[in-house]
Amino acid sequence: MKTTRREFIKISSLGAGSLALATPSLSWLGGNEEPMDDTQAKRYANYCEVCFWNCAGWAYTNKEGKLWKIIGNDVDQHSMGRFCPRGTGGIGAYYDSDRLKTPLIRVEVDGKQTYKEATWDEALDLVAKRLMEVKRKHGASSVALFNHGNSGKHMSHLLRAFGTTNMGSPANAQCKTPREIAFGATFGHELHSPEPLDIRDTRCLVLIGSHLGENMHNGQVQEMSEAIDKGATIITVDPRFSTAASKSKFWLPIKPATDIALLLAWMNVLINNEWYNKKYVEKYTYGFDQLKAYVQPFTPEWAFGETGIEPQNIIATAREMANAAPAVIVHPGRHTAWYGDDTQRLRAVAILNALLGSWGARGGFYHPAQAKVPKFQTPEYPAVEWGWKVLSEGKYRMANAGITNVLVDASHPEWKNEKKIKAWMVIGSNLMATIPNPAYTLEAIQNLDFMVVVDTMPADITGYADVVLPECTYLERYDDLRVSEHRQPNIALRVPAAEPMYESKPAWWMAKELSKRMGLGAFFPWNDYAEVLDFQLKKLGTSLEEFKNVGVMNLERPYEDLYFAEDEEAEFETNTGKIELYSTAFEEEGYPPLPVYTKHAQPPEGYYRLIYGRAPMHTFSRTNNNPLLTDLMDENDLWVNPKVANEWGLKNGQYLWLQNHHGVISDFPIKVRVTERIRWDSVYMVHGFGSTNKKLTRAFGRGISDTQMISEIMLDSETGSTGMRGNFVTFITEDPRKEVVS
Ligand SMILES: Nc1nc2c(c(=O)[nH]1)N[C@H]1C(S)=C(S)[C@@H](COP(=O)(O)OP(=O)(O)OC[C@H]3O[C@@H](n4cnc5c(=O)[nH]c(N)nc54)[C@H](O)[C@@H]3O)O[C@H]1N2
Ligand SMILES: Nc1nc2c(c(=O)[nH]1)N[C@H]1C(S)=C(S)[C@@H](COP(=O)(O)OP(=O)(O)OC[C@H]3O[C@@H](n4cnc5c(=O)[nH]c(N)nc54)[C@H](O)[C@@H]3O)O[C@H]1N2
Ligand code: SF4
Ligand SMILES: [Mo]
Repeated sequence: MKTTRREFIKISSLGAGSLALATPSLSWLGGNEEPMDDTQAKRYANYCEVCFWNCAGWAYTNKEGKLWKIIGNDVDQHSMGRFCPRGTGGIGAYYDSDRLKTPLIRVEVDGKQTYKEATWDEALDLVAKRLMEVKRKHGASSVALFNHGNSGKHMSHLLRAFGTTNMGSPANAQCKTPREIAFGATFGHELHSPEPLDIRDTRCLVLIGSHLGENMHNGQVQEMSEAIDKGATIITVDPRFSTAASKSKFWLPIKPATDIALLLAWMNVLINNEWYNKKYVEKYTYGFDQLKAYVQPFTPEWAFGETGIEPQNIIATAREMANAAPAVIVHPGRHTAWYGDDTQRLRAVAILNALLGSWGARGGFYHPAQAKVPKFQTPEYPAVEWGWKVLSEGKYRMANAGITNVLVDASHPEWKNEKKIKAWMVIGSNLMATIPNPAYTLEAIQNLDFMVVVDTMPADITGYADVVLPECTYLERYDDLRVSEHRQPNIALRVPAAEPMYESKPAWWMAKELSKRMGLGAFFPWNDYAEVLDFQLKKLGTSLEEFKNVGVMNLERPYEDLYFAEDEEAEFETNTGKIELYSTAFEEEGYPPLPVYTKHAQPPEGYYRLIYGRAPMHTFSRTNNNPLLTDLMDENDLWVNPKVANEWGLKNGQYLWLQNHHGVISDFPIKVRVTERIRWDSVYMVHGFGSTNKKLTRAFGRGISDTQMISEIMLDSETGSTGMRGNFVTFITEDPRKEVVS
């Protein structure tokens, strides 16, 4: 393969035979099916891969052995027996006729690049050869992995064996890193997934930007509804009247980008009125006096000027929290990469929880527990020549894992450091839709020696790959046991409910096959992944065969320590052994030990801040072609305040294009939704639409990709995460007739 420019290739190929396959019958959707009794249906343990929540459930096949439905496993703590709409629609991913069907290799025919359908041997031989070449020329560290989801773990094992730790995931640097680092610095414990929030017993839940109900964190949404039934107060801080706001006693329509001002004012009110939990603060925390002195200027009146929230509402909501404490949760959110001062904002959230004494309290944050599962023995990974930290060049000193956007920088032609990234493996991550400034990402891709993409769908990123490897869906494969933290330690199993469609294969198989070709076979000392699972389950006192009938196992907690006992002595994993209101770790690294409020730019005349979020029936761009879920929602729309619509003469349902403050014009138009539910200074859309790949027949050109419009990136100084909400857009009502590359 040459390093000439990679033309975007629609996933079609020379021998287009597979494309002629007819759309499979949609009869599994029900209606036409004969009613089934239990003796005809078969069920298979699985956990859902439509989002990282990984709810455990049962996939059913009908009497013809065809996949029929998937439902929650009643004993599973993640799903509590119920799947969200996306999980239920997951079956659509299996039946999607646009799926990747065979391995594909980029070739040039008559001066035009296209994909050739390849056999697995051809494709894997080529991937192994090219990665080994890059290793020989530039060292193993110059190969980077971008991953998300459970199949990524198999490739991460392969590449650790190969000799690189340059691995990153948009699910960290574009998502939760600021939160993890901030909570780690404060409580000595990161939050992970699912977050240890005791929502079902809370008396007050504060949602700052976290839009539960649209963001379908399954267990949290169910628990929130239970808490509301039991009389809990919900306080929602959001520039948009979200679904959660509609369930709230208080909706604070904050001016975007000013949340830290509100958080500091809440601290000021709690401390100055002595509404904080004195006993808890004295016993467990470090740095209260410094915090108290620090928050003095941040009065509710001052915060009103920044946030637009009336002082009496700031005081009333602080009072609500204090009344409920310690059964109160100031929700840490998850996607926290907003404005580039995100670790500071999340430190403020963590501190507020500490003042209320909610960490370790019933109705606050519980102490999670995790099952210990024995590892299948493999050799030690080799030492690496250099790792991801080298690429940060002394910045982002609190980061705890590879930073995707820094890996992109290190691949870009303008990168000056002599340590460079020369090849990418991408698995389960649609980088063009999930790393901001896709035009820049593309320049980095053009500069690579090699890129291989492992995906189930012809997602946007696949069109730039040199080799595309089709993975089968989670419904057609074994995977690692799910071993997540929860109230009770637990494990969940995934087994295939159907044979992989077309030529698709599981990632564990690809990783093992590549290992043989790369002299790394010793790291994969099993024939089949079922063998690994059986080994692990036998060590846990069961077996694969037996566990297939159960799917989920909840274990007893080793200690009765879900919450702190009355007057319990506790040591936290921080420098001082205390909850650090004042962060000594940040101070040591030269970062502000107490959260700093930064004033951010507001939109210029005629422009509006672009904010984005989730819809209950989709996960990012993961589901945007799923036949069942596109039936529920097949494009995003643009929320526009009526005042703005009036000024521009915009009508509900009209389509328009967007242009951002750097001049980037959207490839596609978006439908206007005029609504009072959004502030006048902002517009809102659901993330994950506007795909540029024509092979996604239901997703191509439907709506706008928020990512395309995000070219202003506000880097978080502590972690390097990409703040993405500093982009301002204006409307173009006439078709700009921009040519779409697809
Ligand atoms: N503009 C903007 N950017 C964002 C966000 C946003 O809201 N707006 N959100 C951010 C957040 S919170 C996150 S977590 C990240 C997520 O960023 P990513 O991890 O990049 O996103 P996903 O949508 O999970 O990646 C989905 C890809 O995985 C493929 N896939 C699905 N199932 C499988 C499978 O079983 N095997 C394989 N091999 N592939 C599979 C899909 O076809 C798709 O191409 O994006 C971040 N980026
Ligand atoms: N259905 C569904 N659920 C999902 C996902 C999905 O794709 N689909 N993705 C999952 C993932 S990986 C993540 S990380 C989470 C993300 O979910 P959250 O962590 O809840 O999401 P955010 O994207 O941070 O928040 C979006 C909300 O922030 C508001 N907002 C925008 N700007 C501001 C501001 O300046 N201040 C305040 N206070 N609010 C603001 C928006 O109006 C919107 O309501 O969702 C998870 N759940
Ligand atoms: S929350 Fe929904 S999409 Fe996510 S794992 Fe659970 S069922 Fe699947
Ligand atoms: Mo995320």
